[in-house]
Amino acid sequence: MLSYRERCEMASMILAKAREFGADLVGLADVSVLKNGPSESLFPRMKDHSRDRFAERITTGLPHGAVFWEDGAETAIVYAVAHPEEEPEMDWWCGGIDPPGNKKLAAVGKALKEWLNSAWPDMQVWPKLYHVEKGGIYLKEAAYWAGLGCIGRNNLLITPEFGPKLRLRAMLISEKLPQTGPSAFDPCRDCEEYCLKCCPQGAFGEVIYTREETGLDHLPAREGDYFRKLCVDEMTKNENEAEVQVLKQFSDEPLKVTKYCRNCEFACPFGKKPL
Ligand code: B12
Repeated sequence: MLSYRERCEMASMILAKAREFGADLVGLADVSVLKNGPSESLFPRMKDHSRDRFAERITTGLPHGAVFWEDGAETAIVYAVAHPEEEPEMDWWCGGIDPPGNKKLAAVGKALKEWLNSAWPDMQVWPKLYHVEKGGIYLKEAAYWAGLGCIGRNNLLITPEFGPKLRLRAMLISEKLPQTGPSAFDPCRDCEEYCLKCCPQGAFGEVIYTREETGLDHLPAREGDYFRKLCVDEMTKNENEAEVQVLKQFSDEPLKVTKYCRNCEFACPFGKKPL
């Protein structure tokens, strides 16, 4: 059994290593705090259900939207890779090729897992997949508890460093380490809510969930006015309108390039490069 001091040292080493391997942000969240969070609680009661077709094949054996927690998992290591507006290709899908941002996240995860396995061979490490239905966790909530930022009016994690322009991943470990959050950062409080006005589908136009009806303090987009189905409609439109291009950094072959809408990310004044 490690002492508190040893666990703090271990936490510092992990945070430093994740950055060394390419994470732009990283933090630690207590698994017991993440269990039964608002996303998981709301999921079975969602009215604007529009299921992610990639998540349809549930591999956890649990109901749709329920999180699978490995026995003995104590801490989530949550890490982010910045996806700046100036490098939109980080988020592009070229044919079936993983976007460069996803590849970078995978590389960080692989290097970190290998290092953790060799540094603490007795500790268990579980890299978590993207889709909750395939064993993933609700990443925005994990990132909030790990102190990376807050969940903003656009329903995205907003960080002081990059605003919402980042992508997240997590892995669980069997050691109980001190949580690194949450932080008091809240840029939406005095904001003019540019994100709500820029959605091509008007996905933030109507309150769908209320605190009274759901019994939850935390609702999608804070006020319960994020309409998931309209967001999916826009992303489906993006797929249908994808053009065939030759992008040498992806492939020499002409391939369909899908550029998903990121208006609610880019409209956020936080994390913009100073002019
Ligand atoms: C399924 C999914 C989608 C679906 C449905 C989205 C949804 N929110 O329901 C679709 C395909 C529509 C989608 C769209 C997008 N997505 Co998406 N998506 C996911 C996925 C896999 C799960 C999200 C989910 O199902 N949530 C469950 C529902 C019920 O909850 P919710 O709507 O998020 O609302 C909850 C929270 O807001 C929470 N909450 C609100 N306030 C607070 C406060 C506190 C303190 C706490 C604890 C919680 C909390 O409570 C709400 C429930 O009541 C995650 C990855 C993951 N494994 O987490 C990525 C993820 C959320 N998506 C991401 C992105 C970037 C997008 C898009 C911009 C598209 C794109 N270009 O990639 C849009 C933006 C949509 C938006 N504004 O929310 C990123 C977000 C990064 C960030 N900065 O936050 C994630 C984390 C993936 C990643 N690679 O990093 N997505």
